[in-house]
Formats: sequence, structure tokens, C-alpha cells
Amino acid sequence: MVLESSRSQKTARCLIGCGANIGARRQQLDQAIDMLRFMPGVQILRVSQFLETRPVGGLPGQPPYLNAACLIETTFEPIEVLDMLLAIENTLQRSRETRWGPRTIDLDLLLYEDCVLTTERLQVPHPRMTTRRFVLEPAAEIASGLQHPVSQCTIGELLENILEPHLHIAVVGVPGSGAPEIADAIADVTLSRLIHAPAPLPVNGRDFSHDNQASQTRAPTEQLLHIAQQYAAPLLETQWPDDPHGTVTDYWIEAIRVATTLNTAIEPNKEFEEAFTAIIQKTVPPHVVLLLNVNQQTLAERVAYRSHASQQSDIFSDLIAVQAMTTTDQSIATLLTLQEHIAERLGNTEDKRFLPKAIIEIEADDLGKAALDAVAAIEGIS
Ligand code: PH2
Ligand code: MG
Ligand code: MG
Repeated sequence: MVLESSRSQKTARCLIGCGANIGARRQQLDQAIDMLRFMPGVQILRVSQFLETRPVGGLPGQPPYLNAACLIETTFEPIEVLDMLLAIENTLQRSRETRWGPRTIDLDLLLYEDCVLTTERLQVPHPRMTTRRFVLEPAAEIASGLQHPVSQCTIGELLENILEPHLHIAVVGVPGSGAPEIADAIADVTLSRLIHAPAPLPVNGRDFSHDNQASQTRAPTEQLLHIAQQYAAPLLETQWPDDPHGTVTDYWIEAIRVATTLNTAIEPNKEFEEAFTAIIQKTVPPHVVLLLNVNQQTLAERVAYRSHASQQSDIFSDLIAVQAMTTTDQSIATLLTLQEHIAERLGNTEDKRFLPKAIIEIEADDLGKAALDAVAAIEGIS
């Protein structure tokens, strides 16, 4: 992760994102970059142009940003880079009152070599960089070929990904994660085509005979393929729209396959795998996935709420499938395992065929906050 330089000092290349939206923005960015330049242990390799951008997230009515990116080489460790950036921010009178509030200067460590780390103070790569145009555009100008170590895509590829004419954004989570609600919120704001899962995700223990009558006579794998086909129908490549509003789904077809591998009653075989792949191949896979994560308590509360809710209520309608499971404790455990496996599948870049280039993880225990995070991630695209 840290390279040996010719001076036999260990150096690392870092990508830094810079932004300012109050005060003398240009001057503040210049000052910040000068401070970086004169920092011992830091060498500036490239600086992008300054780009005026619309503010994303935070309170409405904020002034526009000036954004830039900076490629440096440093002998510092990741946490030392963070401390250095914070010191520069503090020197330039950065205040931190509200999240995504206006700031005189913001310096973010985006990439540190191919380092992937999450600590209390620092997450590298920056967790929201893959959908932020105000990050990727200046970054692509100076480091288009630089690899993002989680997605295994270059900065240029990540930018190209969000510039797709008609984006497919998938909100992905287990039943009870709130995916339908978050998808609704995004579609509302972006005027996107909204597609809810045409059938509940077949989770372990589900009694297939509760399904529509036509499927009663089918073998389990055949029923799964039938569900996959229903999921695929609105996403066919041949009928993909070209309007700029995009499509928001609250499901990921591949999650059906993940759920199947957890179901001990079903034995996936080569034939099933091939048929499943054939179905997915005809579709436009998501360009961006918002991956919802919930904890055990949240799931328990939502399952309990759902089973007492009246017939008319469609809140947590994705939990219908879970109601058919035998015991609540077992269903919660199953959902948590499924959540883990879906995240693993999304993160497995060895087989990138159906994988989105941009994945944003969102804590969805508080649905109101999750909706704000999700909307901000999607607004960052344009
Ligand atoms: N930074 C944010 C939140 N929103 N919007 C734009 N356009 N540019 C930014 O740098 C920016 C933002 C949080 O750091
Ligand atoms: Mg920032
Ligand atoms: Mg910051």
C-alpha cells in the first residue's frame, strides 16, 4: 500500500477533494493548496481547475461551491494526512456547526493509494465519492486513471458511470430495511421512473404455496426463475428509456440468487445458475446501488409492527414474505444473514458482471435520516 520512492522514503499518493462555499472561495482554495505545498512530507503532483457547483445536501439556500481536486505524494500515514487537512481547515477558519453546512474550506481525503480503512475518525476511500459529480469531475481532470480500490474502477470510469443518459439506481436491502420507502423518496425528488419489486424477495422458509395459483405446480427453482423474470421485465436492455430522469428500483435481481443460496430447501444447480444468468443478462444492471443496512432491533420492531398493521397499510409491505416464516426470532436471524450476504455479493469484485460501479452504504434504522442521505447521494450525481 505504501510505495518505496527513489529516496527510499516511503511515499503514498493521495487524492484530496477541496471545496468552499462561503467567503472568498477562490482565495481560500488557493491558500489551502499553498499550505499543502509548503508542508514538509507533502509534494503536490497535480491540481485541478476550480469548478463552480450546486450545493448538495444540507439546508436549502446555500451558496454555490467552488470545488477542486489535488493529487499529492506524501510520507504521512492516512490518519496523519487527515490531521494535516484538519489543521489547514482550522487555519482557514472552518466552522463545523451543521452537517453539510456552508464552509470556508473543506478538505477531504478521498483516496490513499489502494488503502481501504474504516476507523472512528476516518474512512478511506471517502464513502460518498463514487456518486459525487463535484468530486469526480475535478478528480478525473487530474487523475482519471487512478483506481478506486473498492469498486475496482478508475476515477474516469466512475465519472462516466454517473454520466449515463438514463441511470438505473437500485435501493437494495432485506425485507424490512425500508427499501420501498427510500426508493419513493428518491423518485419524488428526481422525478424518476419508480419500480417496486413485482414480488416479495423469496427469503428462506417462505411457503411457496402462498404464491399465486399458477406457480403452485412448479418446482422451487422454476418458481425462483419466474420471480427473477418478473423482476427483470421492467429492466430489459432492449426497452431501456433514454430520458434523463432515470429509473429507481427498490430491488436487485441478483439478491434473489443470494437468497436462494441461503435456502437449505433449494439446491441451486448449474442449470438454474445458467437460466438465472440468462435472465439478468438481458437487463440493465444498476449503475448506482444504495445499500441499506439495519440492525437486529430495527428489524424486530418492523417485523412486529408489520404483523400487527392493518390490511390497508402498505408500510413495510416488503415484509409480507417474512410473515410466512415460522418464528420471528428465526426470521430476524435469516434477514440479518441475508443482509450480510447481499453486501458480500455486492463487494465481490472478482466477478464484476452484474455489479454496480457505485455503491453507497446507508444506515436505515432511522428512515427519515436514511431518506435524506439517499437523496443527497443521488443529488450529488448531477
Ligand atoms: N460538500 C459537501 C456537501 N455538499 N456540495 C458541493 N457542490 N460541493 C461540495 O464540496 C459539497 C457539497 C460536504 O462536504
Ligand atoms: Mg466534503
Ligand atoms: Mg470534510
